Amino acid sequence: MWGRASRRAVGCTFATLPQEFKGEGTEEQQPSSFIFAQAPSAFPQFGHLKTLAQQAFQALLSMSINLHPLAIQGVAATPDKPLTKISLGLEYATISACRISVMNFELLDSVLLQTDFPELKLHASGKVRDVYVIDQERLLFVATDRISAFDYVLATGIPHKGRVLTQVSLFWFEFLRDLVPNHLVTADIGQYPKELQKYADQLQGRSMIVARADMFPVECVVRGYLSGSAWKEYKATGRVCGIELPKGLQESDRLPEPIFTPATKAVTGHDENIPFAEMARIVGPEAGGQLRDLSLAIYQRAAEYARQRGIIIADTKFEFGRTAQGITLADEVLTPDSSRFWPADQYKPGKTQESFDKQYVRDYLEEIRWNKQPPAPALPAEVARKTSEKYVEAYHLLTGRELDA
Ligand code: Q0T
Repeated sequence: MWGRASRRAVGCTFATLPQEFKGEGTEEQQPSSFIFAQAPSAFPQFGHLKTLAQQAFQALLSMSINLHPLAIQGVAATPDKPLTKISLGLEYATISACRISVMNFELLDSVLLQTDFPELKLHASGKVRDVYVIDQERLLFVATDRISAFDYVLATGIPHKGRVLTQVSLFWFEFLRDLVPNHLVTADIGQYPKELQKYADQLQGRSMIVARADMFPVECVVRGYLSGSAWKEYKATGRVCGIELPKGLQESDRLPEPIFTPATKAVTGHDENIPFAEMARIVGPEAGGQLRDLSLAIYQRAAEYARQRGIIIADTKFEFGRTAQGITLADEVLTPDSSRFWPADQYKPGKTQESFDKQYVRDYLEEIRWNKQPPAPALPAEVARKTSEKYVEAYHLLTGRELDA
């Protein structure tokens, strides 16, 4: 019964239990890839069995997360076209069951941890987003509710997160449209191919169809504040990506002016900061200059806007590609996942700033002294709920709109 209950909708695995906890005759329903069940409340049909299920969870010592074995096959099938970050941290051996806590029904009901559209070929799967091929010209981006911290995807999803990421990107695409063309085709489900209509409830609000672009193999990072790898580099060398900075800066200080600090896209491990000259060698000097100027202009406009609304965008990463429209802004844009958002009213240079969205998650993971090696733990319901509120608040502050329930 567990296997059946866990399979809530064709095409989308919300949560499943490991084999040990499946009843008889459910093997054929085992999805090709399975993910960790956050809580017995994933199975509201069996609400009366909740206590039993809780006991079962407590007795369980380990279970697996295995995201997208399909994606790994995808890499093997097309060695000439490496898929970004496919091999990065997508396999999790075991999860210690003692940290599993129960999310309430309303919250868990909407949480999407993994997508699965058998009609479509998976193009790439990141820590948070799954990308599918629609046809030669178009891709489908779906933002799940997965969350990563300290480089690993956690066992618990964050309600509304996927919709926030998608809606924030859509907001910025519109806000920036006179500055730069973007890859958005449509986020209107009614205009999606007809074979996707049956997944409308899963795609609604969290997906978009984009134009396939010839991607530049660099990350275009802009920093207005000194944080993260740039702070480390500055402390060690006084420079960031070869850019000389004033002496005596403190961690999280605002920079005299925003700087462009490109990075290579690492297939595994961390992106590596590179000097602009190196980037210009990779993409050519003309495109290099265009990408730098565009990135700085976009950051400048967006950061000024966000600052008036209580959010400091300390830094952010853009990805660009070439389409028929020329250099085109792609990927996700100025979201909490692709940027450092800081609450402006708590800004205090000289130390690491609290993250707008992930602070409760990081605090919790430090508190339980997770060793930051897989398996990544689950989050208590309260941490997931408060984190969800921060994402929804970021959406509200930036757009002035409510994220509808
Ligand atoms: C891409 C062609 O998919 C990615 O990350 C999420 C898991 C990164 N990525 C994007 C592309 C895009 C975009 N965006 C596009 N418009 N056209 N490819 C490839 N990798």
